[in-house]
Amino acid sequence: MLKKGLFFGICCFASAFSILKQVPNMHYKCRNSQYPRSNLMRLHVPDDKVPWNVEFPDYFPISYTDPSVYGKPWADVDFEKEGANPQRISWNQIDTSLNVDRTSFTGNYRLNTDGLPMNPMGRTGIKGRGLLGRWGPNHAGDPIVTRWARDLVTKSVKVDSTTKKPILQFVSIQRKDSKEWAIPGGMVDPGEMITETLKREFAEEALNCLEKTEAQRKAVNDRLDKAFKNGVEVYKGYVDDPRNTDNAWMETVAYNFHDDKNDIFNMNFKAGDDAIGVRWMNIDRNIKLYASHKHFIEKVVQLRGAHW
Ligand code: RP5
Repeated sequence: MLKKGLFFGICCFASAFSILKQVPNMHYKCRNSQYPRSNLMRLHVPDDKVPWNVEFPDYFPISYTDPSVYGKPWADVDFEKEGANPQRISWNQIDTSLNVDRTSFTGNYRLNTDGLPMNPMGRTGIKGRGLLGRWGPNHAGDPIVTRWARDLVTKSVKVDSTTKKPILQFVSIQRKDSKEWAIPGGMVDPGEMITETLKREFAEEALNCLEKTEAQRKAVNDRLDKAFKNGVEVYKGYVDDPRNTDNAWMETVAYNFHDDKNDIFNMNFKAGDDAIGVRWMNIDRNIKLYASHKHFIEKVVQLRGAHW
């Protein structure tokens, strides 16, 4: 019996670690750091104590939900404050009452003894929802728009002198919250198709659509309908987002839209909504981006055979 238990324990530990290994650079930005837009420090979680199956008797993280989240239409109710019962939520399903997708790309997540979702990647050092609206998975979409870097005069594609591979660029935005550069992604609205999320977020953050007139918006949307036709899915899963907590986390679907001849996305970019900057950014292995966006960009580099 004891041997069986020990064997089970070793298997759980190994499988939790293998998830972390499959997705390199995951679950590092949402650990051992100050929680964004607060002065709260996460409880220190060493690498070997990340998986839930590993005993951590001293693990008593604080529970935090940012005040800006309460009462928002895009957010769940707060179970502690509003007296609602987490057991009545359709976890691991499409929640038809709100049209919210509560499934996770990582598989079925577990619930803790309070009936709250447990982060599938393990401990983060903080409980609650933090800055995230939904308990459990918070779904987003990330449009990665790329083109080849070209010589300004000859227009020929630039090739890296060491790798001899063409250099790729992507449309990057600077986030208002952390000032980091990122993919212009955003949250999937209830009932929204991911294809719509990708276009809407790109239009809002990279083309400042929210400040355009109705007619201008329509023109942009018509253009994006065509430009976003042939996307290739490069990533679907957990995001190592600094806002993640033990009970709420980001997941995304990232699509690549590649403009091979530089004749589709030659648009007038202007940062808008949650972005304070926008530009074509050269890609290589030293790129520094928000959350685990570098990981998604690397997938595009592999897909396009570009310099890294
Ligand atoms: C990241 O947060 C996702 O990859 C996506 O880029 C982004 C969505 O959150 P907001 O930009 O809407 O805050 O985890």
